[in-house]
Formats: sequence, structure tokens, C-alpha cells
Amino acid sequence: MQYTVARSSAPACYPSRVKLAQGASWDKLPDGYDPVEFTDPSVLANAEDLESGKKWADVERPPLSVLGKRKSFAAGDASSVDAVASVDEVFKRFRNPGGPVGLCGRGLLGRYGPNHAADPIVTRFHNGRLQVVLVRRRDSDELAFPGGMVDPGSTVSRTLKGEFTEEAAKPGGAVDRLFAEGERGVVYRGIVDDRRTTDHAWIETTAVHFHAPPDVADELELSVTDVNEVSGVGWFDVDTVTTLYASHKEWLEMVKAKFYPPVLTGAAYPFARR
Ligand code: RP5
Repeated sequence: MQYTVARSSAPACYPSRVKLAQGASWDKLPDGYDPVEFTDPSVLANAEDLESGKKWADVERPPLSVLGKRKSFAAGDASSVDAVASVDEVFKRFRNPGGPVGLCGRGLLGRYGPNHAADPIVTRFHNGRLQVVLVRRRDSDELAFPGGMVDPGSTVSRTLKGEFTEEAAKPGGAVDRLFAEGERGVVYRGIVDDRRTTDHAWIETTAVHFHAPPDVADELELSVTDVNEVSGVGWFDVDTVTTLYASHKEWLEMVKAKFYPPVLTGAAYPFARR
């Protein structure tokens, strides 16, 4: 994963990022690299004692020993933060293992280090065409999977279903069947190229594919409950989707390749078109 979005864009409340060349890394920083430190007031207002685990943001100076023990998927499999990230000796924080992005602090992210998210990728066949459920995010006005952050004490699987019912569909039998019977596996687990990323805080997600058979797809009632985050939801032909929020387009391509494997690889055709 190479940061592209996170180096070139940011939410409106962020100060300017230090511009970085394509190949910039922690070993190849521009001379005098000195990014602005920014943590949004909404993050500071939700900071808590680390051990209570109830709110979503860290206190300002958590000990490295605590941060280092947290779980990270930056290397694909689960490991601890101190196994995948080096220490910034000036700030006493872990450096983003995806590389520098020209801004330090936490920005809009609550945790130093990884901020864990989950993304449900829900597909169906409709009139012979592969379609996917996408929402329009209010923060960037971009199309995206209906994902969200894993709340303290929650799990990835609970978050996948919870976010889907908050942002994309009415809860009920069809959603229950989709999540119980339609899972087609983890598509991606690791760092997301998200515009909120900083040198000390990043997003890691688990993106999971669910395919709805016709009866389940027909019964799903797409509808937005969380109207503060999302302005609309719909089924989209995957072939017409050109850009998506953060790294979401890459994962959509991976899902598409499961249905339409490149002929020359001889890969098995995994799903009937239903
Ligand atoms: C992305 O941000 C993740 O892939 C996920 O879709 C989303 C989580 O953040 P919120 O939607 O909760 O803001 O990086």
C-alpha cells in the first residue's frame, strides 16, 4: 500500500500537509521535514483514560508501552503495533507504517496508531449485471462502501452488520440472511489510503464480501438511517463505478475479479451468476 490520497488531500479542517515526493519514506524524508501538528477539538473532547475503553479517543500523551501492544493489520496478519511500526523519538509515538503523509497529531482520528474499521462489500446480479451497494458520504461527497469504525468493545463482524443497517439497509430478515449465508470472504485487511491519515494515526480495515442471492437481494430494503454521515444509498453496476472513497475502488476490483477472472490465468470461476 502506498499513500496517494492521504498525501494529496485532507478534510477541510486540516492545515496544509508538507508536500512529499512519490518515493518518500521514513528513510527518505525531505530535508527539514517538520509537519504541522493537528488534532481536531472533537477528538480532544472525547479523550479518555486508556484503560476504560469506552470512548473513541486517546488522551494526549499515552505511554508508548500501551500503544505498542495494540493490534495492527499493517502487515496483513494480526501483529502488535511495535512489531510493524518504528518509534518517532521526538514525539514518542509510533510512525505510520504506510509512510509519512506530511501532517502529525491525530487529525480527526481518535487513536494514535491504528484506528480499526470494517467495510461490508455487498453484491448481487441484476438483469445479468454485477451490482454493488454504495453510499454517498457526506464528509467528502464521494461514493463508498457503507463501512465504519469498530467501536470500543465491539468486533469486526458486529460492525459490518451494524454499519450496513445504519447506512445502507433496513434491519430485518433479508439483512440477517445476507450476513448469515452470503459471506464470500475477506477481500482486504490492512491500511486504508484515507484522507484523514496522519504520521501518527492511520486507518486499518477489514473489508468483507457478501453476495446476495436473488431472493435476498429482492427483499433488501435500501435505506439510510445515519443521515448525518450518509446522504444516499443504492445499487450500482460495478462496471460504471469509476472512483470511490479512499482505497475502496481497489477492493471493488478484487471482488469483480472473483466473478470475472482474467481468462488467461485459468483461475476457477467461483460463483454462478445468480
Ligand atoms: C475508511 O473510512 C474505511 O474504509 C471505512 O469505510 C471508513 C470508516 O470511517 P467512517 O465512515 O466511520 O468515518 O477509511
